[in-house]
Amino acid sequence: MSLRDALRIPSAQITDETVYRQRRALLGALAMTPAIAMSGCGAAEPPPPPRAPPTPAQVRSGFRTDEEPTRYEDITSYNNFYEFGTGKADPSRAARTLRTSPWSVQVGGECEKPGTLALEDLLKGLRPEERVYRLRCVEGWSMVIPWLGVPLAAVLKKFAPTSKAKYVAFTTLADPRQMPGLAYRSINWPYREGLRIDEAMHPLTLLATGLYGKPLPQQNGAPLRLVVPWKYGFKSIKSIVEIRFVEKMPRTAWHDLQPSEYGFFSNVNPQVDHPRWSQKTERRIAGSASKLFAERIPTRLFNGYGEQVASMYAGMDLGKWY
Ligand SMILES: Nc1nc2c(c(=O)[nH]1)N[C@H]1C(S)=C(S)[C@@H](COP(=O)(O)O)O[C@H]1N2
Ligand SMILES: [Mo]
Repeated sequence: MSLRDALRIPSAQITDETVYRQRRALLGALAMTPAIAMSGCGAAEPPPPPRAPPTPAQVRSGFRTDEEPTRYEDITSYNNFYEFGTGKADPSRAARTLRTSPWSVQVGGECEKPGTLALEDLLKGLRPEERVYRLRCVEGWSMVIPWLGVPLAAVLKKFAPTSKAKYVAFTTLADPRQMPGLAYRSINWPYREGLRIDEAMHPLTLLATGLYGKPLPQQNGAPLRLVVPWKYGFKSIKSIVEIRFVEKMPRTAWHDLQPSEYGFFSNVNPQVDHPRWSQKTERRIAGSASKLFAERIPTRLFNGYGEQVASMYAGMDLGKWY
C-alpha cells in the first residue's frame, strides 16, 4: 500500500493492522520525499494538576498487574524489531541468528567511571526481578508482559553520572551481517532512543534480560533491552550496545524520521491522537487466541502508571504530542 492510499482510509476503519501498514508505507515514502507536512496535534485536555512524588508503596504497586498476561507464544511471535524486517512475524524468524553472547555495552559521556563492560559485569551484583507491565505500542495494540530485569537506575549508578548528565541516550546494535533489515535505509540506523535522567532513574524503568522467567528471546531484544512501561513501545529500545550520559536531549530514530508523529517524550496519552489515527483505545493481545482480535479497551494516560510517574511531568503541557 502506498502512503497516499494509506492516508485515504477513513479513520473509523483504521485498525492497528492498517496503522502498522501506514507506518511501514511511511518508511518507504519518506525514503524518497522530504518530510511530509502532517496535520497538527490532536485537541488537548488540560494537563492534570501537578502531583506529589509517589510514595515507595505507590511505586511498588506499579511493579505488577493482575490483568491477564499475554501468552509467551504471542509475545515472542508478534514483534516490532525493524532491524529484522517490518512484518510482525519477521523478527521471530530472522532474529534467531542474532549472536547475543559474548555481548558488551559501552557506557560513557557525562560520568566519572565510563567503560565498556561485558554483559555479565554490567549486571554483576544485581538480582533480576520480575515485573509484570503493560506494553502499549503507538500502533494501537498492547500486551501484558512478565519481564525479568534490573532497574536501569541500579546499572546507571555504577558509572557515577555527573551533574551534566541531563539525559541518557541508548543505541541498538547495527550489524548488517546479522540484521537483514539494515539493508533498507528506512530508519537512519542504528536505532537510537533516549530518556531524561529522572525518567531513566525512575524505579519503573527496567533493563530487561528475560521474560516469563526465561532468557530474553532475540526477537524481544536480547540480551538487554529497555522497558519504559508508561511510554509508547518504540521508546523501549532493544539489543542495546551503547549507553551515553548527555547534557542535551539526544536525537532518536523515530523522531528523526517523522518528528510530528514520534516525540521524544511519547508518554502514552489517549487524549492526544497520533496525527493519523486515534490513540483512545487499544487492542489488548492477551488470553486465548479467540480473544486476540476482539478485545479493544480504553487507553489510559501514562498507560495506567500516572500514580507512579505523573509528578515527573508536573507543569508540562501533556496536550502536545511530545
Ligand atoms: N532496536 C529496536 N528496538 C525497538 C524496535 C525496533 O524496531 N528496533 N521497535 C520498538 C517498538 S515499535 C515496540 S512496540 C517494541 C516491541 O517490543 P516487543 O517486540 O518485545 O513486544 O520494541 C521497540 N524497540
Ligand atoms: Mo511500537
